[in-house]
Amino acid sequence: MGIIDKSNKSIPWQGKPEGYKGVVWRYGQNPIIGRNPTQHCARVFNSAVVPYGDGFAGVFRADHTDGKARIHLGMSKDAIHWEIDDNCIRWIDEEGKPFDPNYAYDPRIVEIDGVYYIIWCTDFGGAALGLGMTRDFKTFVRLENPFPPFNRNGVLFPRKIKGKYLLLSRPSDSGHTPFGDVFISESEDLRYWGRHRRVMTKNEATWWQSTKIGAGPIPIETDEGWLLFYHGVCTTCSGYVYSMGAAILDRDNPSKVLYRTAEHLLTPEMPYETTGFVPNVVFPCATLYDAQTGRIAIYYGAADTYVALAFAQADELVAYIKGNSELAAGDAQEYR
Ligand code: BMA
Repeated sequence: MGIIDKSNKSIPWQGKPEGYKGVVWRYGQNPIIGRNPTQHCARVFNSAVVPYGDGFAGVFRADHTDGKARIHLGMSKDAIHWEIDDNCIRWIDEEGKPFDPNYAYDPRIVEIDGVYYIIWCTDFGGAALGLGMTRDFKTFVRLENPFPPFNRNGVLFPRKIKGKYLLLSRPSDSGHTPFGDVFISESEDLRYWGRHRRVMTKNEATWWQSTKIGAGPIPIETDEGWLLFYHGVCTTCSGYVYSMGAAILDRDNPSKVLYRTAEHLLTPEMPYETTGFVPNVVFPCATLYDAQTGRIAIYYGAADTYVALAFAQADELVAYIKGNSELAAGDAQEYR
């Protein structure tokens, strides 16, 4: 089993703690971003990072002290210590006019053919997917919104497949959405989207993901298929609990889920995950990885308050997913 991509040895890494049984383990110095990281930001969480230049760039969900969610740029040499701008990203539209989304949250970022695409949840008369691009992390151009409301958790694949861009999304409602499956859509130009397919559904047989699911980081291409981390949500007496699972999607046709974890890989249990602005949230949004060693660093939001890190070893993780998989009744229906 191998990751198909260039190696990046400088990613954060910490070996699995002695005696730890799981295949995903937390960074010992979590969280890596704490409360009030800049003057106007109360909390930074659900954020995404990417290798850039001789270091790393990141797009950070920052809930401001006025209560609004915005996206801020951050830069880092080691992908652990981040310099986050005190001001949010200033977008321009394709004509060069300023574009200021009313709110912006839960960004993902991916590099495709030298362009960095950012996708986030934007206000479009309701929560919808926002899309934009940058080449230099100085000029940020907002592109057309892919879909009308309501939709969240947009995740672009890191390369075209059969000439098409592919976008995962999670159609939702105007509130906290008590349902939700992951869909995939394709486009030739990132402007017109179609051939929508349902990829994965919530799974009532495995309770931690029985209310809704949503794609997390950009999928990682391996020779076994696309490795996709996602969040799974269940409903308790005191609200939603967000855990992390993972799936493997067919390499040539990612609308087909091959395997997905019956058990969660990470569920809120550390104080920074169970206690915060919204308790009991583990929300993965990005990975960094090294093809040569198979090391994966997973960035996740914790309790809507912190950014935290976890690690996995690709071959061990993929073998685990394959050996401990349980598809939901609605998964890959058209392929059965
Ligand atoms: C979801 C999104 C996430 C958040 C989660 C838990 O609906 O708003 O940003 O982490 O709820 O509050």
